[in-house]
Amino acid sequence: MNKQIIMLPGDGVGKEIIDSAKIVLNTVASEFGHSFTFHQHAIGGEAIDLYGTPLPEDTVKACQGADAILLGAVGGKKWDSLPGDQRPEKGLLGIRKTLGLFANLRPVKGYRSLLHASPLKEEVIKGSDILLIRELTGGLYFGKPSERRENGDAVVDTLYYQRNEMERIIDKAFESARLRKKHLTSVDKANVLESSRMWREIVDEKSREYPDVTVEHLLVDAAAMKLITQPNRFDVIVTENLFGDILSDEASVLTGSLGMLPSASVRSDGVGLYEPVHGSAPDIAGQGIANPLGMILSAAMMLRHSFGMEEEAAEIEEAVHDSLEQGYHTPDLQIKGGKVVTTKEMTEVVVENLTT
Ligand code: GGG
Repeated sequence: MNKQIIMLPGDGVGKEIIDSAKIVLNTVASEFGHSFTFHQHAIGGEAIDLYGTPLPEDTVKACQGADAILLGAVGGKKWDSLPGDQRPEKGLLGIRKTLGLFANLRPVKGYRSLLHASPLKEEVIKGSDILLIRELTGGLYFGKPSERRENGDAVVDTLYYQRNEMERIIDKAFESARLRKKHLTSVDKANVLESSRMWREIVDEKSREYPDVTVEHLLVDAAAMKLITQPNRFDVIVTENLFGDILSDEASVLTGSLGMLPSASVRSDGVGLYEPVHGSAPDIAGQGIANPLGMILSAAMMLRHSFGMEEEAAEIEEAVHDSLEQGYHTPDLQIKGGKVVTTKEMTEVVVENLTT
């Protein structure tokens, strides 16, 4: 299969880890007889520096014509003082919105060899395997108005959702639960927010169309607590944009490092943008020690979701698993013993495991 892949390295460690995905994908291509063509474009802070905007038109056009998109990370201290609508993050939000990528799939899996990397007790996290589904193109991130008022002494952000935006993500969650353990946890703040009350109504309506899926509702505060005290009670979690962003970072504690988490941002037709959950990590950028596994696992998600290459995706996931079992890890994983390696070395180990 010949596929055109857009690469958006972005900023900070994004630039360092995206090559890891490319190297692993090229290995898969030669092992399985595929051809992947990579086209690199600017987004985020890099695009601001080069073109004065976080999302250049050229990048949007390239993404619109691509089979799939890989993204590293955006943001950094250099651009922190820019007004909100000109920041690097606007580039990422803009491309998700423009492409209509409403469903952000964030699998959170505890690897056996990383049980000691988590500050949580081994017996609590053992066997945890969660798919967190975050609505990605609505809510507080996009509602208008969003502005300072009264000479800067007041502020407004708007939480706006249309019914169909909630319905499509909730459908996606039920469909995903059907393919897993058939248990769906819907997270909201229905005791306070009107938007959450509508969300809950829709989940209840939809549950009648999916009688084989067990549904529970949790308030976001309770969900945050249970996620790290009883992670094994969860299968699929679905929630709105901001709650999903926060809960998925929290869930990364189960895996030992935020650097382990991949994500897929998809719509109904298979087009997708794949990126690690973590950001640009300015504290370690430029040192060559960023964990490339979230990025590599995102590339595996791309093969599965956008290209239907299940076997190839599973091979990458197995190679990551084997590399960790052999004791290799980047410094973000606080494990005693094992072999601490750089981004490049970790990638080489994964490639070695892919080819043997
Ligand atoms: N790779 C993810 C990334 O770059 N995150 C930075 C960021 O600003 N994300 C916004 C969001 O997902 O809410």
